[in-house]
Amino acid sequence: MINKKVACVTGANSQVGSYLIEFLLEKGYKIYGLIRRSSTFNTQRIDHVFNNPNLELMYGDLSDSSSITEFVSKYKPELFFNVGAQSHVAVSFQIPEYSLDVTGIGVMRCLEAIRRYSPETRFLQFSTSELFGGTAYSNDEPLSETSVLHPRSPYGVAKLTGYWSTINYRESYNLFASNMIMFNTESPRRGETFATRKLSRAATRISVGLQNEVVMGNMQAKRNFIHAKDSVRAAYAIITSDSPDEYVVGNYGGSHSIEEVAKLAFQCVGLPYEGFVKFDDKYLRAAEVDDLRPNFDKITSKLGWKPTIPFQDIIQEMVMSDFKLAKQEYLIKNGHEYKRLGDV
Ligand code: F7E
Repeated sequence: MINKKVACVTGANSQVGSYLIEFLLEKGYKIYGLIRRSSTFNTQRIDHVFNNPNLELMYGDLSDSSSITEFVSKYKPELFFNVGAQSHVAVSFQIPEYSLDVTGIGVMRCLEAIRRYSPETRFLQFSTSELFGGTAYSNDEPLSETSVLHPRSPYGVAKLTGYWSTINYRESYNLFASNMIMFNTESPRRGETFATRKLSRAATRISVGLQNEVVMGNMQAKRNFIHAKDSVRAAYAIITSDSPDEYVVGNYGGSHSIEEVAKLAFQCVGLPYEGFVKFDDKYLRAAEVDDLRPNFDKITSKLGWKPTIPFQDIIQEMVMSDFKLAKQEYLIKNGHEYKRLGDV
């Protein structure tokens, strides 16, 4: 028997994991979160809920069957969200085997543990628009659940393994297992080495004089950006729906280039981006994905989910949050508060 109102979350300290935990706590779930051990503290994103009695964290790893098996067999959760992954596309070219192990086979480890020890648990795989990779080149249509899958990175290939494992375990063992195909998910809690956050951090640090420039790769790549809060609502709608399935989850407004993100981020702090954004080919990838635009009609019509936070608002929120951070850094470095010219 599963434990009702109990949820397990891998990647509990990730950007999406942290918003998901907040959301589930509000819904009254008891949550068991899996995090990887690190030599430095790595729970900053969930520190504000750390002492909530309904949240328990434990160390584990998607590359370690025993921790996943124990996680599932001990708690037999009603809901299992597989958020964890080696999620950086560029890094996956440097550590391809590790990426496949954690991001691909890790999904199979979760599914296998559920099949053996808690087959009534509902499973959600956090899949990705990177599955479509090269499809964008051959097809001008926005990407939906029926589009061709053509990953263009070890990360994408690993996620494809996870995607098909999810479907395979559903078809083979009748598990309630779904895929949510997420487009680029952003927020002030986004990791600092992803393009959007790298730019919001840089624009704000440059604006207070802590940094002179930011060095980027391909600024012409286009992505669809969705707020992590909207993604989390979609995840819950999918896992609690009547039947398991695949769903694309993206935002309105099509795709935006990284150059557009840069322009907007610098505009928010009153600076032109030209001159501050430099290029270095070390940030180019062995294979790039040019343009990813979603068609999320299925989740809207079947489950009634809709995105609520437009692209411009997401970037603005990130910049505002990073501006606070930059001002704190300024204070520590200079011993007095940052003031704009004209501030009295
Ligand atoms: O790159 C270009 C880069 O690393 C976006 C992950 O959450 O979304 C994310 O993957 C674009 C790429 O995200 C830099 O070449 C230019 O075209 O922010 P990103 P991503 O690769 O789209 C998907 C949906 C996921 O599933 C992933 O887990 O920006 N770009 N210059 C740069 N990217 C980075 N990181 N750094 C640069 O300096």
